[in-house]
Amino acid sequence: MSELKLRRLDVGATDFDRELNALLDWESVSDTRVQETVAHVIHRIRTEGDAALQDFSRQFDQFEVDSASELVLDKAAIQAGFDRLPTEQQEALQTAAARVEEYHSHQVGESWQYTQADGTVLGQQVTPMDRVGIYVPGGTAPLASSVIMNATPARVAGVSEVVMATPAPKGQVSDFVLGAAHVAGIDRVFLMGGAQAVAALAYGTETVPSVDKIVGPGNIFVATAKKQVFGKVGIDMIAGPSEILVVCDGKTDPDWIALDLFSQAEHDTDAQSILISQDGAFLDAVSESIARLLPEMERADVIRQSLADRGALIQVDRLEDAQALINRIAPEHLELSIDDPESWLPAIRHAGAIFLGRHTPEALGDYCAGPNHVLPTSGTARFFSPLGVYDFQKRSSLIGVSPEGAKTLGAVASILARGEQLTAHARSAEKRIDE
Ligand code: HSO
Ligand code: ZN
Repeated sequence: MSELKLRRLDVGATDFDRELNALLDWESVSDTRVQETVAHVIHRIRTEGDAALQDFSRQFDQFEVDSASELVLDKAAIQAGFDRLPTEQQEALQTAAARVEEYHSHQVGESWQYTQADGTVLGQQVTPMDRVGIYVPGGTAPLASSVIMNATPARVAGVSEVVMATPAPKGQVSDFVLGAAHVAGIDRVFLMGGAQAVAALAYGTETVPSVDKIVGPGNIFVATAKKQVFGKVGIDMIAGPSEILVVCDGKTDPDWIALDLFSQAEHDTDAQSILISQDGAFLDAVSESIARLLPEMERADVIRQSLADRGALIQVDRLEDAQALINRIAPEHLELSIDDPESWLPAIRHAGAIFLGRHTPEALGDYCAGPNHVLPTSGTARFFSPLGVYDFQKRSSLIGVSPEGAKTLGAVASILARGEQLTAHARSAEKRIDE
């Protein structure tokens, strides 16, 4: 097993800026061959519907069905998956779902109105989407937590139907994922994956209803398909690899910090784990913890490669110097393993989720603390927010002009419309003045 040498950066070094930029540089690959394949899959689903869906399931998932109706699990079948789980997992899923729901209930946007002096009423009406589709990838790690994190804000927003798509290789689907779908209130599960699942959700087939928005993580085919159906339906942000930035004053057990860095590194060899401290001896101690603990990790190979390729230990002169670096990195997850972390909040402007204090490892946020774990990655926390109830609500403007308001506003609109040479607009407005 090769020895891991974790990159060490010093803010005082002359090439620090260049090194940091190289470390943060990450761009999602956009492969034209993938784009063409996905376009073809979408075209077939649009033109052939269920028949194409069954064909792709046979081809990609070795799942052969006589009728597309066999790809559907109703509420009873979803609950059966939950019932097969050990009690311990059932209870943990229920606790997580309840906590995530409570947190998101604080995010519900309300409609509002105000009345002007002349009796004109203006406002905004908030309504949920009708139907939303959640994509849940297959693969080695059954991401039950993703089901809860994507479905709960939609449910809390009041979306009438939340459906889920997940691949079923050889017809097999994880009970853990079904259990999560049960506690998250998923209405129907469609056993389909990849670009064909996204296409079916976007355009509908005889069996799969079309949805208004598609959310959830996926591989390059899923991400590319989401980009291609955008506009027909809404999509969430396209997530990059997971990241964690830990800031520590040197007073936390170095083993705790090493494990926090591992927790994101184990997701993916492209994941990024960075630690910042003013204490050089502490950075040495964390390096030592990493070397000692790594061999005992089940996903040691993934962690080692992620840390070697994209990890770093950064030394600053004073702990507060980390604040400027945080805003520059705009991390998906920020852990403040320091005294009085709340006093730092006014200085932090860009981070997807902020974990306050030594007893708040990011892993708790991934599963059950309450906030959403779908967060902006790759520096996009500068302009994106966590997935939330607001992503499943839309706003309609309300305008109710009084007879008096029609005269004063009509005069203004008439001048502007004639300036634009749109005389039908002008005459429509003027008609209410002449009344
Ligand atoms: N840290 C991941 C979410 C996750 N972790 C799911 C474990 N399961 C992205 O924020
Ligand atoms: Zn995670």
